[in-house]
Amino acid sequence: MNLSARLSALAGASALVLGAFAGAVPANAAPASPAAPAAVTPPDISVTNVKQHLADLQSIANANGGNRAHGRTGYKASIDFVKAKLDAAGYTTALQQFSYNGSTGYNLIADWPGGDPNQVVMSGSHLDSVTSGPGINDNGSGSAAILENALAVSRAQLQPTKHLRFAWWGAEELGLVGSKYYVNNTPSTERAKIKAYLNFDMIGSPNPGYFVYDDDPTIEQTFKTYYAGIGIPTEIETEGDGRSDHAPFKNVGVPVGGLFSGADYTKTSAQAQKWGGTAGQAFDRCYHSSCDTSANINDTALDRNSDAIAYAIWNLSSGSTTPPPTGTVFENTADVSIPDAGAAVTSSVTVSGVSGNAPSNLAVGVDIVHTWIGDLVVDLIAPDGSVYNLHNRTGSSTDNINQTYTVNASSEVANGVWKLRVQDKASADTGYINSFKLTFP
Ligand code: DTR
Ligand code: ZN
Ligand code: ZN
Repeated sequence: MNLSARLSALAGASALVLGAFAGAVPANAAPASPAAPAAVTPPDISVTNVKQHLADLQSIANANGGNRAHGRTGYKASIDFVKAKLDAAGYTTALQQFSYNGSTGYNLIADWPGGDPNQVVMSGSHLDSVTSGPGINDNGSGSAAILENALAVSRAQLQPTKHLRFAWWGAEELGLVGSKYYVNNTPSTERAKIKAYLNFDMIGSPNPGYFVYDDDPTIEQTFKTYYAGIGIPTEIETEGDGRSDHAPFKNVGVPVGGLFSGADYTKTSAQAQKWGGTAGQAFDRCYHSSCDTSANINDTALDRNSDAIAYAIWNLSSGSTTPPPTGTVFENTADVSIPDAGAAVTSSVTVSGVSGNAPSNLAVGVDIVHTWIGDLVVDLIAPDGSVYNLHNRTGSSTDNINQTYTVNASSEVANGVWKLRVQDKASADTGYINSFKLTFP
């Protein structure tokens, strides 16, 4: 059951704060007409402001033994720093204390007054670092990005349909301690009102990838739609569930999602080809190290992810859906079975209302459920029959292709029938086309 089906499943007001989630980017929208006027347009989040917050967190670490870890003075100074900004911006804030390893830990919960008390859209990041360094990417980046988003909500005096809540977690590095404490100490009637929990842990990695959590489909689609709208391909975050603060929420049935720019895993050559950066090098070589400082940030990734957060918060908390930041989407979500070692099959979309030629950064969303993708050849076929190869039997035993490719289709007339052609070239593994989407920026 996707998130949309969960809407209005619950009712009831709450003491601490409020809300249920309703309204979202439909995960299986039929081919859209040219983008309708945006119902709610998120602001551009200033990466300069986000970096200033990171500089402040760096200064805090410098003044407190070089880290911002649980139980150390640097962590409490960090939480006080964030709380002061939110209090000044009109948030209702609460410090939630817990004990771990003989030290007092703190979660900061900040609620933006207003919105439906039974529909909460919640964003969270852990604020603690490891003891070995200042933790600017891990996880000053997520903490600073949601802080600036919260301040942008205040500056805009946003009055969303749903209720907005933000959280900064303690002791994540010791095992998701703070977020677990929050979930375990929030009554189930309150938890049920949280209709979306968005997690941001490492979103400015110096050799960045653009990963989207593949937990709740509506939240996943929201982030993928944003990135498709700016022509940046994304991948599903596959480093494993349970590795950050969304896990306690997911474990009690809260719809979760989030963004990730990578940690100690190595960027492949295919990833470097689509995202830039350095193949064969970790997404963040300073992961959990003393060199995770203000210099350990890719500004472009931090900027894009901060804006993607705004798109999700504004869109998921509004009563209506906002089209992609730019662009027109055409999608076919009909499943098409792929014959094992058989003939090619296709999924088609009919593009209309787009004048002239297709763009040089046509976003091609491919969602194929199939074991061993090394069997597959995947092509985009333009209306005139031109073939653009997207995947040619790479990936060996990896399962599923769920990716947005950027294709230079500027020599093609935009309007007409575009096809996604898939052929399984080897036996024993099977699957189907789940969806095919074109986004014209
Ligand atoms: N556990 C996080 C870093 C991390 C590793 N894999 C993922 C996947 C998704 C989000 C975060 C992470 C930490 O060290 O804080
Ligand atoms: Zn960490
Ligand atoms: Zn982290």
